[in-house]
This record gives sequence, C-alpha cells and structure tokens, in this order.
Amino acid sequence: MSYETILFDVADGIATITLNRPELLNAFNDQMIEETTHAFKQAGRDDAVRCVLLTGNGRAFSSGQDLADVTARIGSFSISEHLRHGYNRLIATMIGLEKPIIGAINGVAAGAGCGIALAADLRIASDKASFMLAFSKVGLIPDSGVNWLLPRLVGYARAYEMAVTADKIPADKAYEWGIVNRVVPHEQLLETALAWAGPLAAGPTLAYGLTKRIMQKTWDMSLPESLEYEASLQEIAGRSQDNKEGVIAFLQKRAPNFSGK
Ligand code: LHQ
Repeated sequence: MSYETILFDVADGIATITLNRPELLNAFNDQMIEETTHAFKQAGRDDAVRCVLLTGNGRAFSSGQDLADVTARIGSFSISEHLRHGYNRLIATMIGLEKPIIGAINGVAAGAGCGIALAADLRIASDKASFMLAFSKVGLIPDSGVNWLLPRLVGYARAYEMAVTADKIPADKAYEWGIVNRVVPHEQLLETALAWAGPLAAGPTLAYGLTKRIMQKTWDMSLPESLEYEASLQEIAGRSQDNKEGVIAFLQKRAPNFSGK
C-alpha cells in the first residue's frame, strides 16, 4: 500500500511512521486513520521491524479528528461507527503490537491525537509538546482509548481534570505527571528517540512483546492469576533463542547478539 497522509520508512530494525498533514496540524481524516493502522499492521508482520517510532511532521503531533471533515458529513455520520471502524482499530492495533512503540511527541497532541500518543509504550516529548483532551471543547467525551490509558498513567483525578478542563498540559508537567518518559530540547527530539529505538531494535523482541502483553493484561487480574500468567509467558520467553544467547553471553562476559526470536 502506498501512503498519502503518512510517511513510512524502515531502517536498521526501526519502522518510522510520520503523521503527515502538517497544514492541519496532522488532524486525522479517514484516510490517515486507515493508513496509520495499516502501517502498524505492516510493522507487526515484518520480522525486520523490531521497534516502531511514531511522530508528526511540522509543529504538531496531531490535533485529533479533522473537524472540518466530519462537519462536512453531518447527516450521514455516526460517531460510534466512525470510532468502531477507525480509531478503535488503530488503538487496538497499537496496543496489540508486540513490539515496542516509541512516540516522539513533537508538538501538541490533542483529542484523538492524544489517545494515539498515549497508546505508544514510551513517550519522548519535545519541550514544545503538550497534551490536551480537547474533546469537551466540542462537547464530547474522551475516546481513542484515553479513558483506559490515561487514568492508568496519571490516576483518576488528573485524568478527569484533563478531560473537563481541556487544558493544554505542557511537556514539563506531562513529565511530572508520568505521561512522558523524557523531555528533550525540540532540536534533539528525533536523535534522542532514535537513540532509544536503536537498542530496543537490537534487543530481545519476543521478551519485549510478551512484557507488553502481560503488563496490559494484569490490570484486570488478581495476584494469583497474574503470577500464573507470568509463569506461562516466562515459559515461552525461557524457550527463546534470545534467552539462551543472553545467558551464554553473560557467562562468556560479552555483549549478547539478540535475534528477536
Ligand atoms: C484543524 C484541526 C482539527 C481540522 C487544527 N481539524 N482543522 C472522534 C469521533 C468523531 C468526531 C469528533 O472527534 C473525535 C475525536 C477527537 O479528536 S475530538 C477533538 C478534535 N480536536 C480538537 O478539538 C482540537 C482542535 N484544534 C485546536 O484546538 C487547536 O488547533 C490546537 C490547540 C490543536 C492548536 O492550536 P494553534 O496552535 O493555535 O493552531 P490553530 O488552531 O491556528 O490551527 C492551525 C490550522 O489547523 C488552522 O487552520 P487555518 O486554515 O486557520 O490555518 C486550524 O483550523 C487547523 N486545525 N486542528 N482538529
């Protein structure tokens, strides 16, 4: 599939997806939702990809739903169908992708754009980035996974505050609240994100993927269920080539050469 609303590039084990409608602050129309979902699926299928980097072109990460596009369709437009066929699939694809996703948040992440940023596993923010639950400004509730993802990161009170005020949370506050892993000067954003992605793409991908799976599932489990789930996934990791290689490399006092298998 060739893309018109995003850029997609694979190099050195890293797939980079760049949201690319900068004149509209990377607002999502249907095509961009579909292309972004397709790109994540493609990254999942390709064994050469072991880490995904998601960023935005221009001064925004994404301003969320393209409001002009939905306004033009009033009358023939069902929000629930739009979500089910669009953002819900995108968020589920990102959460289900068993490879690390790094969000390099280059500017404002608003509305659905904020949900998509939160669906990354790690977030590195430019000092110009901000996070905004713009939904209530247009009389909506948060969607695109925000209600599941954000309270887990920041707790209910802060998540609810962000939802009802729709205030822009600047990068330094987002770091303090635990929304982002690092804040860096804007000019250093991509180089820092790539410096994180490189080692992840050379790491034990299977173990990273299983860790992502279990850390999401244990929220809904009791401790005994979680311990049992750890045992069963550790059985899989323990049979991997990377486990053997990691142990041998340790004993031989050398760096491991992980294959991701
Ligand atoms: C835009 C947008 C945009 C179109 C900037 N759309 N043009 C799900 C299901 C169905 C329906 C509805 O929604 C959803 C989920 C959602 O995502 S709801 C939330 C949708 N997003 C918003 O409400 C955010 C709207 N944008 C803003 O509040 C501001 O643009 C932010 C705070 C993001 C940035 O502000 P500024 O830096 O001051 O930029 P700007 O407002 O001047 O925007 C620049 C241009 O981009 C401007 O166009 P123009 O022709 O005047 O240069 C905006 O109209 C356009 N734009 N966001 N979402």
